[in-house]
Amino acid sequence: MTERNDTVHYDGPSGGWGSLRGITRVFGAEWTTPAATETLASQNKPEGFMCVSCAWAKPANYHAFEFCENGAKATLWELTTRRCTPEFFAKHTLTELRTWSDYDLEQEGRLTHPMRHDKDSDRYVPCSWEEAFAGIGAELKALDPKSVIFYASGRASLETSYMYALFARLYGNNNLPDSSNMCHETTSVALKKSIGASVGTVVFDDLAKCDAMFFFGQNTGSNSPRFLHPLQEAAKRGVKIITFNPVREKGLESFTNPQSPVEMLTGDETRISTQYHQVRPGGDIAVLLGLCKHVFAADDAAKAQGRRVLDTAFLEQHTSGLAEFEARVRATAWDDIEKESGLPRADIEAAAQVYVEAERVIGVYGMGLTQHVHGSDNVAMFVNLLLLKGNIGREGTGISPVRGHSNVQGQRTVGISEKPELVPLDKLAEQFGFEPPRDKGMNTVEACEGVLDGRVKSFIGLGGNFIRAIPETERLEAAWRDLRLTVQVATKLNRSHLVNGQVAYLLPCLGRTEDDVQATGSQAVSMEDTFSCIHGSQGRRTPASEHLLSEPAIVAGLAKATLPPNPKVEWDRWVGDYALVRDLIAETYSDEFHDFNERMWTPGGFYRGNSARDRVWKTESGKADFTVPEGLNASGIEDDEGRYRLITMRSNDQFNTTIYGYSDRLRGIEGRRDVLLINPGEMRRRGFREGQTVSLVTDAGDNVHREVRGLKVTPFDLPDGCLGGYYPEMNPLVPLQHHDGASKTPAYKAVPVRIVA
Ligand SMILES: Nc1nc2c(c(=O)[nH]1)N[C@H]1C(S)=C(S)[C@@H](COP(=O)(O)OP(=O)(O)OC[C@H]3O[C@@H](n4cnc5c(=O)[nH]c(N)nc54)[C@H](O)[C@@H]3O)O[C@H]1N2
Ligand SMILES: Nc1nc2c(c(=O)[nH]1)N[C@H]1C(S)=C(S)[C@@H](COP(=O)(O)OP(=O)(O)OC[C@H]3O[C@@H](n4cnc5c(=O)[nH]c(N)nc54)[C@H](O)[C@@H]3O)O[C@H]1N2
Ligand SMILES: [Mo]
Repeated sequence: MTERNDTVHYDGPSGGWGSLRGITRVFGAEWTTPAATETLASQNKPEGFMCVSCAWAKPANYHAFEFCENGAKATLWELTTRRCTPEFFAKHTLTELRTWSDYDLEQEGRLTHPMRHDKDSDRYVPCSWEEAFAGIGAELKALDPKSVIFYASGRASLETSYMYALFARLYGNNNLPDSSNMCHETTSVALKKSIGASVGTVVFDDLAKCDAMFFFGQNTGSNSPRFLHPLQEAAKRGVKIITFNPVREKGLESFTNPQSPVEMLTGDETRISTQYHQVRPGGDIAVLLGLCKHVFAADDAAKAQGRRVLDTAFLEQHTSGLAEFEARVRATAWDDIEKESGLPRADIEAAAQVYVEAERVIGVYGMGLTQHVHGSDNVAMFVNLLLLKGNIGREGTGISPVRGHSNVQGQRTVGISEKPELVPLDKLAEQFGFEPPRDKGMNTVEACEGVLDGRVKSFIGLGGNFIRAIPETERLEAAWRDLRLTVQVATKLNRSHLVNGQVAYLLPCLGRTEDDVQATGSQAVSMEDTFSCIHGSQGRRTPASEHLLSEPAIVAGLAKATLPPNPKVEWDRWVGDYALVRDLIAETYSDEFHDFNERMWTPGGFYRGNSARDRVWKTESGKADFTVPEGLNASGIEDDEGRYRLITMRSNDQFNTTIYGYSDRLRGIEGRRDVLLINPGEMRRRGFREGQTVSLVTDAGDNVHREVRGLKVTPFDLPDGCLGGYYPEMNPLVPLQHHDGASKTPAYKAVPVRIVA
């Protein structure tokens, strides 16, 4: 293993004073003003607003400050006093703005006016909302509905999302890709297939009841820091936490609670992971199979003494496919497992022994499992492991994909899906008196393919920064200009607003922290967290500009300008009172959302249930299915001299493509993002010096040249044969066809590259 002193790293704990300094560094003293602290104090609490950052749970027994370093950054980012006005756009052409960094673009602050792209002057010019809606409506009416994409980025509320999906279907398509197509789509597909539920089975209370947690490829300290509190409590309770991650992420090593005065003053750190294994990227199928192999071996040994390790009653009653899976595991050699995982057998066995001894185990994972060519097999293998000892559908156990955007899971729940079979179309037909389209729509990768081959003519973005988040940046940016119409609904300026179709509009919306006043008064909205709990959210801040509309109002405005009138579709009434939209959701999804308006303020949210948690398996076999993986290598990349697996990473100072700053504090990388992380041994073998500038080129064997230049070689503790670089800067290197087979989630966590000096 690499000597830490040879590498760039961070010595402090996650949390601690560093997290408070982190907020201050980005926002200066602005964050401690009474207005800001008042808003932060109501974050993630009943009657307050739900954080705009990640989808982590909002517990009923909340802390005084139920927010974290990065949640505070996300809130303050929306509350900024800076404004990106028509005067700004008058000064800068889009050609010029395309040379700006992601950071500088969003630094201009909140968008204030609806804008239309004027091609002649190459600028955005202000336009009225009426003009924007009429112009977009006229374009959409002239287009073939199948050629239009309705993207959503995972933030918009359940109310907005329901209206948006209805708009797309009334218009005539299921082209509703979501950011989850780049994220946990792998989960939706693999969990649905294996356990019949497309989301995680764990709830908040389970965290306090488990004896062990297995963590695969999820970076808690940066991406869901409020999870550090229950993790710290678990660690103190003696729960064994076993982590598999190529990077030694600080939040999974140790934590000082910034909200505990005692810990802050004494510098008391809690160690989080009891074992930390630096698996090679794409090595998880091999690890998980190795864990299962040891479980079978331990069961063999126990049998000899008249005991069992496997939960045989559960396996018999609830699962199918065990025999075939077991045969594959027994037939796989430890040599192959060691080679593919990059880990010694003894390490995998030590981890597996914890699994064998624990009565209640929770499996947690993130993008390290989902964003691979065989990501679905990664997830299915995790399920296999948990099934062996009945660790699904029992208190204190379960599988827990940690979801990304604050309402990404909820958007899928209320109909934002390109898969018609996941949406109650008959119910919608009855409610709104129309014939919904029944053909499959395009997901993110398919939408990109459609842009490249000309099938797609228009893109509507409900939030997000699509062009920056997707793979294959250069070819797609070029093809984007051939689109007829692009429309972006957003709070802040980003690159997706600068790469436009022939007709383009930029529509600014209210943020979730802001007071949303409609005909019947201030409106609340709702979201679903990672544990399938639904929460109300009430914004109270004065809107950033008097010209902003709410997202529901924008969706309604677009729909009214595009669609023929329908007496059952009352856009204006719905916008006047969002409770009516919640009634519609309750009608469409009556099992999960009955009494929605009454229940939305339940402390901790109301749980919409999960069949797999109740051991009801809505799968083809009616049981929980074991999956035999295709192979051991999840990356789909063959090893070759000079070919590396590039991990694209998030820093601690960004939310996806929103870059708050240049400090990746928890990894000790400061002041820059144009780094190439590589371990010192690889550096020496290749003859690279620290700080040397190199390029990366993609090695996908498809004769397309993809290159990112100007990267500074930085020694970092990573396994051999892999490299690290930041998302989204590395996205030009990701081939569009490099994605999970079953779900088409881009394989951002192992991109085949070569280094060019
Ligand atoms: N502050 C902040 N919070 C966020 C976000 C953000 O950008 N910033 N993004 C939000 C969104 S949309 C999402 S989806 C989540 C993302 O949150 P995560 O799921 O944590 O995603 P990443 O940070 O991309 O990568 C997760 C981890 O996977 C590891 N990894 C990479 N390759 C492999 C592998 O092959 N095997 C294993 N076992 N591990 C691997 C990486 O080292 C990293 O620690 O966070 C959400 N929350
Ligand atoms: N290489 C690589 N690529 C990746 C990933 C990776 O790990 N590696 N991760 C993938 C993942 S997990 C995801 S989820 C995607 C993220 O892809 P997206 O969700 O498309 O991107 P974001 O960066 O979250 O979008 C940021 C923008 O959202 C807008 N915004 C913020 N708040 C609001 C709001 O309340 N309403 C509206 N309408 N707009 C708002 C702002 O204008 C801001 O600029 O990226 C994917 N791309
Ligand atoms: Mo995500």
